[in-house]
Amino acid sequence: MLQNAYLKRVYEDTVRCNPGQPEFLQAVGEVFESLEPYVEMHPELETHGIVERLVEPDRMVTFRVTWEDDQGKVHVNRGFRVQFNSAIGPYKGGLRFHPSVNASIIKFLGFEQVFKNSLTSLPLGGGKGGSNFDPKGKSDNEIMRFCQSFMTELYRHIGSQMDVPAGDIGVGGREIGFLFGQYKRLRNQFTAGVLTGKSLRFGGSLARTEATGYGLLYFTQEMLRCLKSDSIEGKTIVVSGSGNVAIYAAQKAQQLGGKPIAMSDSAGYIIDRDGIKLDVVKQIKEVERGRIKEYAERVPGAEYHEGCRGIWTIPCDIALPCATQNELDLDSAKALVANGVQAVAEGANMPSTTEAINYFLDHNILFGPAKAANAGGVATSGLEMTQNSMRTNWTFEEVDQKLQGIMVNIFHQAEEAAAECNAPGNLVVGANVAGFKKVANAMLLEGLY
Ligand code: NDP
Ligand code: 2IT
Repeated sequence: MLQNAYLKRVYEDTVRCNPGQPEFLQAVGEVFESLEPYVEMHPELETHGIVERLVEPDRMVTFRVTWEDDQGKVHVNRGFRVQFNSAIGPYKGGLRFHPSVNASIIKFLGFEQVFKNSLTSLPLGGGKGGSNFDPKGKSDNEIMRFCQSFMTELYRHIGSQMDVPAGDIGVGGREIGFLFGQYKRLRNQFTAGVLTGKSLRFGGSLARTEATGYGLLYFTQEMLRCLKSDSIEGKTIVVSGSGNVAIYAAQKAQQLGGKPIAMSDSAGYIIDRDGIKLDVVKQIKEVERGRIKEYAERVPGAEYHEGCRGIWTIPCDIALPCATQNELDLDSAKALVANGVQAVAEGANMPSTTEAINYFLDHNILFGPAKAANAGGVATSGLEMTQNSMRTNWTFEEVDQKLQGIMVNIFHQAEEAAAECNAPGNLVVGANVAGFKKVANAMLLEGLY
């Protein structure tokens, strides 16, 4: 329950103005809870209307996406782009293609992105987009036609100095290639910096594919080192999901001496107590675009279980939710704590429900919130933009070094802000306050708009 009168009023107005948007309100509520001590100390925020300006996106466009399948049948989907806040840089954030996508999900993701991007310390504003298109089971040509149609509308709203999309669920290197090709045809310009997550063959950055997962582990490592004098070495790890974030989180966990033993997709999860064989997961998910179930058919001794939530009942030292929002609820949090989990770090966006987060914090579990822990992806997108502007390419090691520096810095910003707000060790408060501060201070200097 919010105590601060200003935050309470803005929250109530936000609820009233955004009916039917539970994910957006959940994200706003979590940030507001964290901001209370900071807002109490800074009355100028209310005078300048900073918080009510932050919850209202600069603009949001929705559009029809018409495309033709391989049988010649025409389909219609809805496209979205929210441009949330550009106080510290051009709008930046991914595109999600998933049947669940709606205005609430796009707005929660865009809102989170504003604070996450601020934490990276790079000049990036916040945005997000996507479509309720379901890429599962579609041919490459169908994906291409969908992406071309999507970009045929989106291109008028984006630009390297305006709004720079990238990938998210259902949007990876293949989709970014089709989107970039169509943008280039429509503008008759090769503007590499208009999209990130590009192929290395036309302006992509080394280490962008790995960045979110690797960054998550760099953050987790620093959190364990500073708050528990511990490390990843020898830890049993459960990773949900088996997409881009999950695969490279598991890979870096192994490189740091940890042992991932379980992964999942939207149908179920696998357990391999000898340690996940990532070459098999990559073959199934990246090459064949298959189901995680096939892992248990290929690896002797591995088990498959239907349903996603059961993955949190597996005893582990570290839990890394890397699939989707609200995948880890209060019951899952209780099961993890009862089984001795020491640290939870969020690779996905808002994967833990508010009740689950509070349960972890109440039980002194180290908790790395999404907007801090998964910021490595967008940070490396920022590094891709820098390389594009400089017309240069850094080596994998150069990018990876910068990524490590950024993740360590994000942890310390969150840790220090938490201490300033009398909530030592509470990285939820710390990340929200540290991310908010920079955006709010920029808005205070920009004058009204
Ligand atoms: P991918 O599309 O590569 O993989 C998504 C994974 O999550 C798949 O294993 C998918 O299973 C699973 N999944 C998706 N939706 C659901 C659902 N409703 N229930 C259960 N499982 C689900 O996406 P990413 O790995 O890129 O993204 C994963 C998460 O990380 C998202 O929350 C995203 O917003 C976040 N993120 C991504 C970044 C990036 O750079 N890509 C950066 C920061 C955060 P299935 O194949 O069965 O659908
Ligand atoms: O949620 C995210 O931070 C992303 N999907 C990555 C965004 C980006 O612009 O790289």
